[in-house]
Parts: sequence; C-alpha cells; structure tokens
Amino acid sequence: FVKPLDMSAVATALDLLKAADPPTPQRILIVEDSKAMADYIGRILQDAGFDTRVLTQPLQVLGVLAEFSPDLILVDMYMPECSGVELAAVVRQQDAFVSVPIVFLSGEQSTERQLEAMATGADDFLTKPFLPEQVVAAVKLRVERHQVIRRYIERDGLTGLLNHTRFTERLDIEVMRSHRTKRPIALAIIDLDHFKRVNDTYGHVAGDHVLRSLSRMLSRRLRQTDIAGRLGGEEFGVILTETDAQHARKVLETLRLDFSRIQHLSGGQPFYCTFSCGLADLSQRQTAPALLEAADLALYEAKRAGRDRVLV
Ligand code: GH3
Ligand code: MG
Ligand code: MG
Ligand code: MG
Ligand code: MG
Repeated sequence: FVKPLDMSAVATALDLLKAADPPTPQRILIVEDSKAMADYIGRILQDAGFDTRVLTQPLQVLGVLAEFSPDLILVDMYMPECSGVELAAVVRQQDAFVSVPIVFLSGEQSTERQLEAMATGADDFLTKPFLPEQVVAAVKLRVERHQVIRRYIERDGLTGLLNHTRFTERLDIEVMRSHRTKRPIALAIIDLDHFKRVNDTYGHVAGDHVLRSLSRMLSRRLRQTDIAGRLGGEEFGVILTETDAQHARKVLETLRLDFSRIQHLSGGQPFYCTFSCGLADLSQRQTAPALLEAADLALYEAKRAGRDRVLV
C-alpha cells in the first residue's frame, strides 16, 4: 500500500523532516542475549548520535515497543528464549511497527538461512564480526529511508501534523500513560471560525495557507511532549501532557489571541482569521473517546457563545 517513491519527493520529504522536526536522536532498539555484544553495539551507535535501548531478554520486547517507539530494531538471530526470526514476526504483528526496519545480527554465513530470515520481514543482515562503520552505515541508511515512509503513513500532507488515525492512537496511549502515572493530560479541539466564508471570500489557496500557518504555530509553540494532529478539514487536536484543563486554557488562550493577530494575505489583500477551542481533561472523563466527546461539546459551546474563544 506504500506507493513507489519518486526521488524528488523523497528529497522534499527529507527537507521537510529536517525543517519540521527538532533534532531528536533516532531510537535504536538492540535485542541481543550477549550483554557484551549488546553493549558494544550500543556504544558504537551512541557515538554515532543514536539513542539506544538494550534488551538481553527478547520476551521483554512487547513491553518496550510502544514506550520506546524505536526507529529501527537490531535483533540477534540466535537467542535461547526465542529466535530472532520469531521475534521479528511478533514485532510485525503490531500495526504501528509493520514498517519499522529490522536488521538481523548473526554469525550465520549460510545464504539459505539468510534468505529464510529475510522472508520473515527482515530488512538486512549483519554478519559477525562486523566493523563499527558497517553497523553505523546500515542503521543510518535504513532509519532515514524509514522516516520518509513513516511521514507518508503518519502525517497529513498539507500541514505535516499527525493524521487522524495516528492522533487518536496517540491519545489512547497518552490516556493509558496518564492513568498509570497519575499525571494529568488535557485535550484541546480547535476549529477555525467561519472557514467556509474564508475560502469563499479569499479562495482555497489562501485557505490552505491559513491551515498551514496555524499548524506551524502549533508545532513551534507547543512543548516537545505535546502532540498536535489534524483531525480533518479545518479541525485540529492537541494533547497537552502534564497539564490539566485549567492550565491548558491559559496556553490555548494565548495561542488564540496570537493567531487572531496574524495577518494573512490573498493577492495582496490582508485578512484575519480566528479559531474556537474546546478543552477537557481526565478529571472530567476517564477514557479517550469520552475525552474527545467532552472537548467536542466544549467546542460546540464555544461556537454557540460567539466563536473566537476557548471553553472548558
Ligand atoms: P464554523 O465557525 O461553525 O466552524 O464554520 P465553518 O465555515 O468553519 O464550518 P463548516 O464546517 O461549515 O466549513 C468548514 C470549511 O472548511 C468548509 C471547507 O471548504 C473548508 N476546508 C476543509 N478542509 C480544507 C482544506 O484542506 N483547505 C481549505 N482551503 N479549506 C478546507
Ligand atoms: Mg546470541
Ligand atoms: Mg462545522
Ligand atoms: Mg470551522
Ligand atoms: Mg469543522
């Protein structure tokens, strides 16, 4: 289902990635029963600027996947608890990790065994002993390519924010995390005011610019731990971690005011836009769908009360 990539699109996507995402290190999960080997590879990759996590017990992998969210997994072919091939199959069963690169490590020289391993969804094979440069090169190349693919799968093309599917997935994860850690989270739903009129008056292209300028503002002004997505059309969602609804209201109120002061242009003609926002937190509702419903209701009230406002 991933369409073939044309190289100029890949280059553009890479540029966008570099511009949009702060330089957070890419995460590499190393699953290897030999502690000495695991630490050796870990050090090589850390020196090359990667963030690494080592698992010497393969059965821990399921617990770590969602939380660490690796950009690539290095798996030892031969481990006592379960083979690398079995482990790769388990990883591939997780929807969110169907495309994460898996690279096998082994002393296996037989082409036949290597092909068998590739057939289970491995992307490459590193044969021990290997040079540090070989590991770094294999990992770098695959992580970069995967980021491009991931962007197509996870992000909205116009704004670069998470798409609806990925946003609601993240909301589920953050709600679970919040229940576990007892730390608050708030959900904001933002909807542009009279946007149909904006399109009708200034044109669809100008409308698209407004959508991008709001997205840019969200990406720049929110904290790295906050999560923004495009829920559809001119509607956006923001998950504010470690934040309750009252504090979130102050944050969104500032954004609302600043956004309303941005001057947009259509053929040299200036115009302004506003948004309305509904907020809810877990003290009001306990599940992700209920949280969405509560924020939606608050948004509806904000529209009814005259728009250009933030309501809890
Ligand atoms: P309200 O204040 O009640 O939200 O009014 P509204 O006009 O914003 O709401 P409505 O749902 O009636 O219209 C939403 C408009 O958003 C209609 C649609 O053309 C526009 N829109 C949705 N997606 C896009 C897009 O990707 N680009 C542009 N330019 N416009 C879009
Ligand atoms: Mg081993
Ligand atoms: Mg509407
Ligand atoms: Mg609207
Ligand atoms: Mg709408």
